[in-house]
Amino acid sequence: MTFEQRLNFYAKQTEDFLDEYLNTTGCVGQEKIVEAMRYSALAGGKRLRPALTMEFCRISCGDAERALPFAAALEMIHTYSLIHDDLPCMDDDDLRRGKPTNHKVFGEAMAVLAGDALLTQAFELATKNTDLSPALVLRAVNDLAREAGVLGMIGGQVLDLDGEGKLLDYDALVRLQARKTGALMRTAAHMGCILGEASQKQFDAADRYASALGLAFQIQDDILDIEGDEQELGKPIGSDSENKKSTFPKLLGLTACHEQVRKLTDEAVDSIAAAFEDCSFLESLAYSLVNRRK
Ligand code: GRG
Repeated sequence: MTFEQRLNFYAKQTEDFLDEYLNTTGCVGQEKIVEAMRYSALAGGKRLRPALTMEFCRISCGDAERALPFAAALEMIHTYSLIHDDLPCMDDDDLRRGKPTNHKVFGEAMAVLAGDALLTQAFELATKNTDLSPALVLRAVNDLAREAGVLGMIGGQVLDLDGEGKLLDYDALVRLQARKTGALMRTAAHMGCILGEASQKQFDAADRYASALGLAFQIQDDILDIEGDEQELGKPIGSDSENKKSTFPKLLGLTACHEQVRKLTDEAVDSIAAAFEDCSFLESLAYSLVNRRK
């Protein structure tokens, strides 16, 4: 399989899985919230995190599919974070993944509930699998919960809100983004390794890869908020400066940001080279994000 074929394969598997899981069967009378959950979860998106989970699992044990329910669960948590982040009480955005945001279509209360339901049901989905050893499931779910919570993504969002209107220094911004964006990338890699029964050395290498990739991804996101195209991105640009956020371009300038993205990508790729036999997909994935336009 080429890189593109594998990336599309993981995305399709995740989408088909979510499409089947998020259905209204057995939810009589609850069609509206399921529709709201499906609206955002099946709205496209790069499906980057599921690809990381499935690929780390594949290169650890040869079987990517074993990680599919966890990859889908992680995508549900990612989707909930986007729905809530777009709410008027957070970033107040109208466009996401090229479509009106969840609250614009279903109303604020339903958008809050759709996000809550995606978060909660992600854990139902991840623990539903009875084919895997309970010890592996427990470790993977524990990692997912930690990285999504106060020590991870939520903690990053809190730092982000606290930082509005202030100019954070580089180290503080790195710490913030390591949680806000990095945490879900890290659990994507961690879960793949846990489920694939990777060695501790491989797990640590995957952690370094995901941390560097997450930071490079966020810097590129900040760049795109200035240089990007709204149509291509599927979301508004300029929202960082509108929301008075500290960003990497504000601190470093655009040229240094482009350079930093390349440096971090090299770091990500180097960190897994000696730990896994087949790193070609993860290398291509990292380099494909350097010049991403969406
Ligand atoms: C739960 C209230 C609450 C907030 C969560 C982390 C977060 C706070 C929200 C996510 C919003 C955001 C802009 C995070 C930064 C990470 C990022 C660039 C997300 C977009 O990820 P992509 O580009 O999105 O992978 P797609 O649409 O491709 O899946």
